[in-house]
Amino acid sequence: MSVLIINGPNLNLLGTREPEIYGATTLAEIKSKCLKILQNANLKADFFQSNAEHEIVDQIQAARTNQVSYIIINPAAFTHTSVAIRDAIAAVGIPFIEIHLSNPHSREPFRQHSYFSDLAEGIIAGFGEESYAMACEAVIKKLTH
Ligand code: CA2
Repeated sequence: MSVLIINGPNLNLLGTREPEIYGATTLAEIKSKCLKILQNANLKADFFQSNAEHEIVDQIQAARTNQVSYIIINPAAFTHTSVAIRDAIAAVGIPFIEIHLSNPHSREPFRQHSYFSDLAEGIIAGFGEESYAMACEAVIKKLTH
């Protein structure tokens, strides 16, 4: 069984800017931690980041072909804007967890609507890099227990 972790725009900047909001850990560090957690549970794992909406749509469509069992997604700013990514994840029918480093509900009003939350199996937000680790643990429970 395999898990795909998808990251939206600007998350490649993690650890280099705005550490007070998003933390000091880089995306590369988060990637290696997630892959370790999932591989230790005998799950295959892939980690993907793009600043381009269509590349995320393509990756989600490919997930069905590749028989991905579960998706963890931080859509970043696309959380609040992307009907295209929402439609892709609805179309493939792969269960997913929506994650965020920050708690969007404690921030600006425009962050308080997500195009993903009503489709997600669960949402983890506000725990910084731990949001990723918690989502990995939740997926392990879903897939292996
Ligand atoms: O808290 C999250 O994980 C967000 O998905 C992050 C998005 C934001 O638009 C969402 O409302 C909540 C922004 C990601 C930007 O990442 C940066 C990382 C370092 C420096 C600047 C931006």
